[in-house]
Amino acid sequence: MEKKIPDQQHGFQTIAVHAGDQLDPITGSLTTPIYQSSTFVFPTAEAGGARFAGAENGYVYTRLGNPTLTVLEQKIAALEKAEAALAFSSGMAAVSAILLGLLHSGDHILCSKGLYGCTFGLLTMLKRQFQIDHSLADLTDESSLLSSIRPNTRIIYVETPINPTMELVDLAMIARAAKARRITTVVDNTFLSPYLQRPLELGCDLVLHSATKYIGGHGDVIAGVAAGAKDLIDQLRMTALKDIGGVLSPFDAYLLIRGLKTLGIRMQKHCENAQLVAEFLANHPRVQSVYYPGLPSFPQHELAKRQMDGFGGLISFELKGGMAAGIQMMNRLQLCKLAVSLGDVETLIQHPASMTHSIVPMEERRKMGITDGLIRLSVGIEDVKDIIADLSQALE
Ligand code: LCS
Repeated sequence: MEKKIPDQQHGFQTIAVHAGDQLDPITGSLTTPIYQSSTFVFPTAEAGGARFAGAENGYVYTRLGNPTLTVLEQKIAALEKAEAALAFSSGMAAVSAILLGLLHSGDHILCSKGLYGCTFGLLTMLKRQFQIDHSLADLTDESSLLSSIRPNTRIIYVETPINPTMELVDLAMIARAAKARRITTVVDNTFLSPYLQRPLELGCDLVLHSATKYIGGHGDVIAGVAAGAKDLIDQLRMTALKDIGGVLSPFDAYLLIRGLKTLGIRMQKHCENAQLVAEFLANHPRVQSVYYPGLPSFPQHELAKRQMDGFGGLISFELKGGMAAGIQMMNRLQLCKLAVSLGDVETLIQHPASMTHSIVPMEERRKMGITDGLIRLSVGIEDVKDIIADLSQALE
């Protein structure tokens, strides 16, 4: 007996818990079974041929689809308000599949002013080896956006908030400009999760995540997801995912399904804690500047309120005394862990210029707004008084 998927009238947490549910007809298992099988037996030779031809539904081989992955994909699609979704073996597998699946040599990608370091690395490789050009531009301003679009621009690719500067991009404005020119808009929604921002509702075409972060939430899986219109997702499944092969393992899909069930309540706590930590930092005499969309002093605070359902768990800041002071402080932390990644239940802190964005040449980093003294803090769900006490002793 198939359990009904909750409809879109249900709230976020109900959808996160129940979307994609399929009660196992044999055992009645409450949680999704891990179908740890690489291949699936065809009832007849004719059925096997029909499945390959796409004329009959049914699983064939896990690189093309797997029942555990289907549940994850249905949950992501429901939460992002998409027709369909696709799971990948990492966030970078999602980014590379989308770019390689949709672009041809001679095309141009217009990007937000900043990007995660390895996304920048991939764009550099596409330009050098495959004649796919890109440019980074200030997409916060409409005239700058319009003047940056070229006749061969096929994709506008943005992060918002941008990793790690926290600068925002106006998604509705970009989607309008792109639609009028038949350009595909791709949004990396990793920093907020669908609980706080749903780019497809604002008119964008594809949304992707490093599911390693908030979607998994527990620092125990590397994964990626993408969501959008069914024809676009089907195209990516049958080309870039199938033939490049960055497929997620069924066990990792199970971990993400489990993580998604608590996404809403985790995000509430991340937001609540980050707001208090940002206010603590903003008022600390040793802190030079704090970048957090929830602070009224944040230059795009109004856009954040309009576009996002909360301000997220990430904060960037700079100390008086720059990089040397920052390194000294990071080395003194005890509860907050010195590690890359973000969106975990643990508070993580890192130094973008020497870590996540070290692949980006210094000159480009400067243009992105990543100073040598910038520190990124991913506020976890510990008791906020303990996070603040640790930061406070490290800043003494
Ligand atoms: N997009 C964003 C915005 C990211 O932050 C990351 C990873 C990726 C894509 C790639 O995802 P992955 O393949 O790692 O699942 N960001 C990291 C970071 O800021 N610290 O460590 C990894």
